[in-house]
Amino acid sequence: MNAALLKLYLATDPDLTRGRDLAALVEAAVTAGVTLVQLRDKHADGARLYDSACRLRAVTRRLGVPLIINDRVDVMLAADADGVHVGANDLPLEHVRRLAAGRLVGYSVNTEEDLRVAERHGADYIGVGPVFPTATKPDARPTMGLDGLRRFTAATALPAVAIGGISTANCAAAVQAGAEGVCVISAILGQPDPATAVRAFVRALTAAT
Ligand code: TZP
Ligand code: MG
Repeated sequence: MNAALLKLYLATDPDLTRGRDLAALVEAAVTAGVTLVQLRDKHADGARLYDSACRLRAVTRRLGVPLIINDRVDVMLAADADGVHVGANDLPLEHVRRLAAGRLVGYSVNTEEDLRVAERHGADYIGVGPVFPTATKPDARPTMGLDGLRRFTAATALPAVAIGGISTANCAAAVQAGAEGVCVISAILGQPDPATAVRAFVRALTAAT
């Protein structure tokens, strides 16, 4: 894949939109500099996820960035999204890889076994984390810190995006630890003005490279 797409990766969370329209937030965030969008809604049923995917896909297509669906390869196919992101608790990667032929597949990495699975079954990129503590994912696996991130990026040729507690203050350090970019939820969508937050990330990431 084109690893530059991972530079500023926005994942969504319905708890953080607080009545604001998700498609409008995503449009503002992409216009301000987000390079890839992941639809992530852990509580949605298939109908809601499909509807959100179609609405976001219209925005991301128009603005020329990929849309990735969290967990659900069926929703990715139905909505003709650009890819899917899965982890150890989802449909096994070998099946996801086959079903998502020709599209992007991301895999979450928290352990060495996760990394082996990602490499063996053809993930296009890995999401490494949580790097820092996060309140966004209550069931997040153990925090690995920048040292953990560096260990994984040094051990693989797969492009990596750092996730978990990423802020404008630590995103440069994540890139310096070998990540192609950062995946952010609350430090963008949890802010009163996501576009302003995105511009601050772009400045911090530009200074880092
Ligand atoms: N996976 C590992 S940490 C995390 C996910 C989905 C949550 C990241 O959210 P935030 O708000 O950017 O810390
Ligand atoms: Mg998952």
